[in-house]
Amino acid sequence: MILPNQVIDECGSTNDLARELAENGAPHGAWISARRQTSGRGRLGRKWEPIEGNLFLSIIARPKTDPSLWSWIPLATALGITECLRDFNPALDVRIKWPNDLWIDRKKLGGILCEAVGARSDSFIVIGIGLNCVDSPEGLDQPTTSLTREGRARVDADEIRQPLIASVLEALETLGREGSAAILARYRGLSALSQGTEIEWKPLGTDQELRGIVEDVGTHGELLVRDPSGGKLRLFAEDVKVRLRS
Ligand code: BT5
Repeated sequence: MILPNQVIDECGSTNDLARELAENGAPHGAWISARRQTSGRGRLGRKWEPIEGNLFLSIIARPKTDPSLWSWIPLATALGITECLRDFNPALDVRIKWPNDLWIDRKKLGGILCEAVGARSDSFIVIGIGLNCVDSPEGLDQPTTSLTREGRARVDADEIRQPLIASVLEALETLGREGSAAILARYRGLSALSQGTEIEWKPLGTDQELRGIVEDVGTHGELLVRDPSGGKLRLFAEDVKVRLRS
């Protein structure tokens, strides 16, 4: 059995390791990271492409807060990461692309995969973070980037892992102590989908493309959108794209 709070050489998915650690009693804030991750996953069974030198990290959260705040954990995590990276290099315009992506200039820098286990008092959430530090994969279905490419100086996972963990835990603590309003206030200025952004998305399980304009984030962390006929919609986990004007 591996121990928490260390960087191992290789694994399938750090989220699977963190889950095992949590099931064996690892506390809130315990983490595990790998230098190489061979079967990293994203949401809905999608793949997370690995490049050695990038960050593959999972943090265990055992929130003492009201379970109604759990849906805010991905956004609080994204906020912690974004604030940390902006402190690390103030020239980087890192933004949160609701609900779980990190972007620079509309290119994907990182992603977050939160997996909740159990529904009782011993339940926990594994927060998986993939962040492109040294390089990013090419040829995907969306543009990607890395800290090294954007900052024009090599950055690897070892330089940012500890400050990033601290910043994510601070954001989770704020969520627990002050509630979602405190997260929302900090999120608004860092969102890639600010008020008035035109977006499009396909509702899960359909092929029909819908359009709307972003208004805000609602009380459960959902995206509040106005459709072209003025109706109000609430998106919970859809993959949203920014609509490019021709
Ligand atoms: C995510 O999923 O963005 C969450 C990714 C979480 C990965 C971490 S790594 C540590 C931990 N252990 C795991 O097994 N997972 C977590 P999603 O929103 O579904 O985005 C997946 C999509 O992002 C793919 O379909 C590609 O389009 C794109 N993608 C894949 N690898 C990428 C990369 N390295 N950089 C940028 N985009 C990538």
